[in-house]
Amino acid sequence: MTTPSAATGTLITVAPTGAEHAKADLPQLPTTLDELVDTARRCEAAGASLIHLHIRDGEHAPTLDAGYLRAAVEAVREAGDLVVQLSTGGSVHDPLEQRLTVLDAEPDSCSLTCGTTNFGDDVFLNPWPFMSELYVQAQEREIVPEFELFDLGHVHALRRLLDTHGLPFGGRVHVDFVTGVPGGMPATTAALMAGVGMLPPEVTSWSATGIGRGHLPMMAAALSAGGHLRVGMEDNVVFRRGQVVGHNDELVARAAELAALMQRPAMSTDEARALLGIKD
Ligand code: KMH
Ligand code: ZN
Repeated sequence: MTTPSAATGTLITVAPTGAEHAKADLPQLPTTLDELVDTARRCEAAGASLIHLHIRDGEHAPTLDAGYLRAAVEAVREAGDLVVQLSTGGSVHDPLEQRLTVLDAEPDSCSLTCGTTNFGDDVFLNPWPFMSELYVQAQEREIVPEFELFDLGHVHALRRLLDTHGLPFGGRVHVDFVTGVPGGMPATTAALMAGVGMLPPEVTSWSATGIGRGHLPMMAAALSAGGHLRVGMEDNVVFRRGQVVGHNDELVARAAELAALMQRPAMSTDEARALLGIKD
């Protein structure tokens, strides 16, 4: 477990799009390739070092189409130096088989959610055989997984993955607590600390995000407890009461400012690669 004294800089992940918001409701949501490239550039300049990508098609709908995914990975790599992570969670409607094919786009990193969760009125499905297969395929393809923990039971499932398959590619184990999803663990400091306290000893770093109004409390809790940060419009579209986020870089810049105030400034992309065990 990363203690406050061990964590110096702060890894800031930006999750700019997600699969849940509609472009029609939120025109500033980056959904096109040009918008993703602009987002990557501006968020890196603001202090992000990792980008968690969900891809949209020509109609701005979530897609796992291999062509769209490859084009996005290549374009974001060309735009700068961010670690590129593709979501394997996709949307709640994506079939498990297709979610495995995300790895064909050869990102630096992939998300790997450690269990099934009620997700509002829907179910975000992650049965053990899927998690296990994704883990092994990521190992074989030298892609670093980021373990998404929506609930305390997911921490225990991570233990099972590590016991069953050994360490992931790169030898590091980074987890992200996704709190405040209706159906998952709440975005409270108490719940976050319970999760951190249960982490297996192989875990080398952790971050946290709070959905919606959990955003700021989780940022403060993670920073004070030695964790890293994830921000972005996938998780939260309100900058402050009455003000909708205009661009993802606003959220990154505020996270970087708070991290610097806490004497844990935003990490460089090189530092992030070393932290996560990403191959050169
Ligand atoms: N869109 C959610 C159903 C992930 O990216 O891996 C799942 C999700 C997690 O966002
Ligand atoms: Zn996601």
